Amino acid sequence: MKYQAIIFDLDGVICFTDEYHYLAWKQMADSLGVYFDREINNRLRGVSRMASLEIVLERYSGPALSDERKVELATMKNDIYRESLAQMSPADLSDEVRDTLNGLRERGLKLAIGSSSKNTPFILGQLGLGSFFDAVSDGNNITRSKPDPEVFLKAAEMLGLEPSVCLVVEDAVSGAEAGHAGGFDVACVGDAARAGSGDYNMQSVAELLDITAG
Ligand code: B16
Ligand code: MG
Repeated sequence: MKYQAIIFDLDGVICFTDEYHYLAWKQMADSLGVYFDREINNRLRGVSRMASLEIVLERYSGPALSDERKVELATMKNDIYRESLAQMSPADLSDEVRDTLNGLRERGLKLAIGSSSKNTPFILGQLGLGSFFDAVSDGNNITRSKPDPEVFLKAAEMLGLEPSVCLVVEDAVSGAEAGHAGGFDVACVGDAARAGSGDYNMQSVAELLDITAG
């Protein structure tokens, strides 16, 4: 088999927290009188929190915001977002994702996370996956956000494997670019699959069982 490990993006692949991100950014933007909609929210996929804030503030035209104020705004968004995450439970993990993860593990593949999110440990805990993965590389151990490959390279390093034997799974175009930049093959779902960004462009994650068969 070509692959020894699968490195999964989290938001948009393992779980779906887009709406929570949207509602939290919307509340923060409303407090500043800044226009924000779902289309702008789509541009935030895979993008770090502070880089996301800069995108949200493209529509801001008030007095200049200090770095401290920007951190405050990002914290406001994150506090609202975490209130939603606190409502999540293992029931939020779809049967399809659960069966796919178990099927891949039965084949002896190593499974890892490569996510931009600093909330990764919290989200995995809420989903009942707190100790499931062989490696977790996330927003807490990187200095450069996707499309930089750092988060995936760190995941491969934690697994002790070369990128050439790891398959990255992504829903964001910037994430697929990050995978390719690191020398990984990339399987895409959602937005990135529709854009044809992957070596494999899937309708759903269950197709990973076909891709890794034989
Ligand atoms: P946080 P992923 C990304 O996660 C999200 O897609 C993106 O919308 C978010 O801004 C980013 O994490 C940072 O999240 O504010 O929780 O640190 O898709 O890379 O798993
Ligand atoms: Mg994602």
